[in-house]
Amino acid sequence: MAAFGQRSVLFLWTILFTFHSKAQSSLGSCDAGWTKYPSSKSCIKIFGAEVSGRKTWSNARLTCQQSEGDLVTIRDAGMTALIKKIRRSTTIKLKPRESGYWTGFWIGLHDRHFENNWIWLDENETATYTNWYYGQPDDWPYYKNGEDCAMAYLRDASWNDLHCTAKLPYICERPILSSAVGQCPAKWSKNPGTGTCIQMGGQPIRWQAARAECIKRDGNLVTIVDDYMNTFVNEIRKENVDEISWIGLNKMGRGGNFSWSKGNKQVKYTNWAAKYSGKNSKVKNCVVTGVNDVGEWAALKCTERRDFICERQPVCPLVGIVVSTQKSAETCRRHLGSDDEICSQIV
Ligand SMILES: [Ca+2]
Ligand SMILES: [Ca+2]
Repeated sequence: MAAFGQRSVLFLWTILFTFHSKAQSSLGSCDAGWTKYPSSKSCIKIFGAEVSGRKTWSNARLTCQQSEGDLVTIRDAGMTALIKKIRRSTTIKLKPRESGYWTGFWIGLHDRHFENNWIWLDENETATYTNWYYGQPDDWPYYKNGEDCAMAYLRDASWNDLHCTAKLPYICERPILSSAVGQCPAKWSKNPGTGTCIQMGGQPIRWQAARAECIKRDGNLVTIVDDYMNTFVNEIRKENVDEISWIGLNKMGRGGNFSWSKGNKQVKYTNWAAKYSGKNSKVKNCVVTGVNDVGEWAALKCTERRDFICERQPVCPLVGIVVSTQKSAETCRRHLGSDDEICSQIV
């Protein structure tokens, strides 16, 4: 394979490094309702905006963990600024006669092990940045056990210690690369960026037959959205056949422009081979990836018989996890027969 693969080692390294850097910047996104904080490679979300949704510090933690995260860790002023920003766009319901001034969100900071030794949930991490309100923490002895859990005030996100059994709104944080949209079936590989599942076709066939085969497998020919995904798909290809393979890009529709097989998605990303891509040919209407080791693309006649790469939505999200598309919600129902708790939210 590797028809154009005779490149110098130095050049290959340059390519790989470029891919790596681009991958870092485009890595993943947050599900709807979650806000990205790139510095910590995480997404955060306010919970308990309704009074009925408020929880004790420990129960708030449990809920965050069900979203594959934990209570938020605030490492710098940037996170404080982000919390203030999302707080401004969120309506927090107050209890009758409750002062919004003294209410706040649980955060992942506590001194439950040793009095006045404040640590984040990752106990190996020393808390260097602090944002205590004037006079706090005071371990106010009004409550029998003092105050061992930290909250950030609604009004300015500064911190106060409070007794851990108070019921408050809270802020969860989870990694950008969470598997929030569910698991891939056996023999499919999950692309972390899009959360979709990728699989080789396993036989050389014409482009249209390949598309039909992917649809039979509850998917379509793959839509490649960025360098990160291209690299991921290319690795799967190389591990399997290491031959050029059909992807969803084609110009068989009206207008003669390239579009993706799955719907009429605009073509925002391409990775044409620098030479001999065939993309301007009038008879080469279907696209393969893998003309070289780094997974560049070329257009071929659609009647050529090539292996192919399918993409589908994950089978089913974990209980209580947000489903990001109508399609994955449908897939979920088909597999589990119910959307009650499993497909808790369709965005
Ligand atoms: Ca304390
Ligand atoms: Ca206090």
